[in-house]
This record gives sequence, C-alpha cells and structure tokens, in this order.
Amino acid sequence: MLDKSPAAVNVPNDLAAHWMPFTANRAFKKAPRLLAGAKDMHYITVDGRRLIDAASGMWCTNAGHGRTQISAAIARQAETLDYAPPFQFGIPQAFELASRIAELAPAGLDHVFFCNSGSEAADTALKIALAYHQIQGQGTRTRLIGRERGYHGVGFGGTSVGGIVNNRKMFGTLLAGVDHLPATYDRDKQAFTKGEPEYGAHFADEMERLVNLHGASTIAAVIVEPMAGSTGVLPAPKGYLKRLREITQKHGILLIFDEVITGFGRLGFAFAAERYGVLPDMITFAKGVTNGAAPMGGVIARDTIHDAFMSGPDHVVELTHGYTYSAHPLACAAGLATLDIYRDEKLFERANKLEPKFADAVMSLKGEPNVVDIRTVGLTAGIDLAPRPEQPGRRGFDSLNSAFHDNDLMLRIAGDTLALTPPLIVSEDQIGEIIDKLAKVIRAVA
Ligand code: PXG
Repeated sequence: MLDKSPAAVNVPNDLAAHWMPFTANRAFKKAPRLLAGAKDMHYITVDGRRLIDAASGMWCTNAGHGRTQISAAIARQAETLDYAPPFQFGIPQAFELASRIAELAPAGLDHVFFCNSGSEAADTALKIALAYHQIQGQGTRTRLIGRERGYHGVGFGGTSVGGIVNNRKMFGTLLAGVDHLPATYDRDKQAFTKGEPEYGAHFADEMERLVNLHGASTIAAVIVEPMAGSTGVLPAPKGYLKRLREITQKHGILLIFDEVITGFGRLGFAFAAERYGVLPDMITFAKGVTNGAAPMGGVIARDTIHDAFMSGPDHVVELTHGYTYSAHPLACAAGLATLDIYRDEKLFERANKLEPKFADAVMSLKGEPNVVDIRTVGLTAGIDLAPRPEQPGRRGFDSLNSAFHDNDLMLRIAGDTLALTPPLIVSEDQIGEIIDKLAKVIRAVA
C-alpha cells in the first residue's frame, strides 16, 4: 500500500496534492482563495461571495464570464467531434477560425499556426524565425533578442528571451545566443502618464547597439510585447515600436509582437499592431482568443514568411513543429463563438471609447498612500506601491489578500504593482466600484 501519511510540509488540510503554478503555495493553503463560479463581471467564491473581476481572470475573459454562446458552442462541439488529429487531418472549424483571426490582424499577416498557450506561441514564433532564416539560406541568423522586463511565458525559448529575473534565475543558462534590449520604463521621466509616455522612443536605438555588437547576420528575431503586461503594465513609449520596426527591417531581422495580452481588444483594437500602425513579421496570441474558456494560442505570420516554407516536394512536411492539441476542436468552437461576441457587441471599440474615462478613474488614486506611479493604456492599468522596507512584494501580496478576503475584488499583482485589466464589458459604474474598492485596499496595506 502507498504511504499516505501527510506530507512533511505545513499544510494542515487536503490541498497538498495540487502543486500550484506561480503561487505562494504555503500561504495559499493557509488562507485559500477558492473560486466556484463566474458570471459577467463577477466571480463567486466557494462561500458564495461575489467578487468584481478587475483582472479578466488572468487577462483572458475580455467578453466577461459565463457567456452561454461560448459554453453552448463548446458543448455542441464535444458531442459532435471530441478530438481530431491536427497533423495530416483537419477540421473545418480550424480553417474558419484561422481565417477569422487573419481578417482581424493587419493586412499581410494572413497565416495562423495554432498551439495551446502563450508560452507555446512564443516558442513557436521563435522556432519559425530560426527555420525561416535557414530556408532562406541565412542559417547564421540564430540569435534571439528579447527585452528586460519582458514576459513570453515559461518554455525554454520564452524564458530565455524573457526579462524578469525571478522567472529566469532558477533555470540555468537557458538558450545560448540570446540578448536583451533595455526596458522602456523610467519613472523619473514617465510617472503618472496616461497612455504612451512621451519619453523613451530612444530605447529602441539600443537595437542598433546590439546589431553593432553581434552583427546583423547573426540575429534572427526580436520579440517584444507592445505593452509589457506581466511586469506591471508598461506601455510602449510614443514612437518606440515604429523605430524598432525601422531598425529591424533595415537589418533583415524579424520583429515579433507578443500580443498574448494586447490581442483581442485590450488596447482598443483587435491587435496593438493596429493601434501603433506598425506591421510586425509575426504576432503571438492566446488568452482572449477563446475568452479563456478553452486553452488556445497561436502565431500569425506574414505571407512572406509562410510562403517561404511552401517549396520542395509537396508530400513533405514543411515545418516540423506542432502539438497534439493544436487547433483542438473545443478550442476552435470556443474561439469562433468568442469572435462572434467581440464583433456583435463591438467590444474592441467599446474598450477604445472607455479608455479616457478608465484612465481618469485610475489616476484618481494618485495621492493614496504609497502610490508612486500609475500607468494606463487601453483598458488596463498598473499602480506601483512603494515596497515595504526589506520586504519587496509584501505590500502587493497583502493587497491581493485584502482585495479577495475583505473587499470582494479580484486583482492581479506583479511584485508591489497592482494591475487592473477588467473585462471589456465593464460599465462606467463598475469602473467606479473597482476604484473605490481599490482605494480601500491601498489604505488597508498602508
Ligand atoms: N506572453 C505574454 C505577453 C503573456 O502575458 C504569456 C506569453 C504566456 O502565456 P501562457 O498561456 O503560457 O501562460 C503570457 C502570460 C499576470 C500574468 O499576472 C500574465 C500572464 C500569465 C500569468 C499571469 O500578469 N501572461
């Protein structure tokens, strides 16, 4: 018989078996934050409390929770075709969804490769970049460039180009041949900016420095988030992305926008590439594509990249990459129903219209205790609290708990930064309610 004696950790309950991701497991299991249901703008806890969701779950549920159109589509799909092999076989819904996504993306980005998460999307895009250069006869281009404070998920590729030290330092030397641009944030010059900061386009010039250091012929691709989300909401400075595009184009380096967070309306457009008028070579997406209701991610590639692979004998696999659950039927069904809702309810336009009111409401927290910066863009905001002396991250963590246990509010935190990213269906009254609750949280952790 297996020994089922309690684990030798301080967890006096039956929550021990689930080793939770990106979670302070011991603290959680002492005071669990357990969710049982969700509808529209609210979560419902296991003890029946209604929490207003200021985080879209985890930047996912842009159309709000419990959308019956999506759940019905998933149920219908599960009954009709539960699973189909995505290699060498296809389902009509995958082709339809790819076309719908390509239609939403800027012209020229017309081919969609499906996977199951943002991490897989980042690794897929990096692999496509390497393979593309190889088949173009430029196999020396192997170097990948990320950015400090960037987040591209937790695969080895995404971790390597990522720039959040705590996510990197436990995992050895990571991929060889990776370098990083500097982050675009300078509090002294940018504090309390609504939208894109005026200061900071010149941070893109660091790309020229990296070219001078390594040689353009060794660099395959640069990957950046148009708005760095996980690190605490850092909008791109005005002109930064354009300049990065000009430099990469000049040197034959591919530019990848990681739009796992910014895609599907978060910044008031289908993709941030549209907001900024910059055409990258690839866009990665996940989260909002299915409104979080089924795991799905993907890469949208420029025609020139896709077409470069379409040569050689036509019975031979062109790109030796893919996942058992690429274009999973349930995710495709969820994706199609989600895009219908975004279109029919004009949610991207709604986010765009609400942006100034949202920004004003969040900025009203300036002057609350320990608030040292507030950044807003689209329907998202980062609020930096001064760390407690000697305890970085404590004030943020306490805020999460105060929000959940005492103020019926769902937040995201990144260290001592509080992130707001509500579903795009949020009303003006609900924005007010979120800000009132958040003010109480900030005072509670003062
Ligand atoms: N790229 C970006 C830009 C992301 O934000 C990923 C890739 C990875 O996606 P997956 O699906 O593999 O987790 C992400 C994920 C937060 C938070 O609190 C953000 C993410 C994940 C978890 C928490 O800000 N983003």
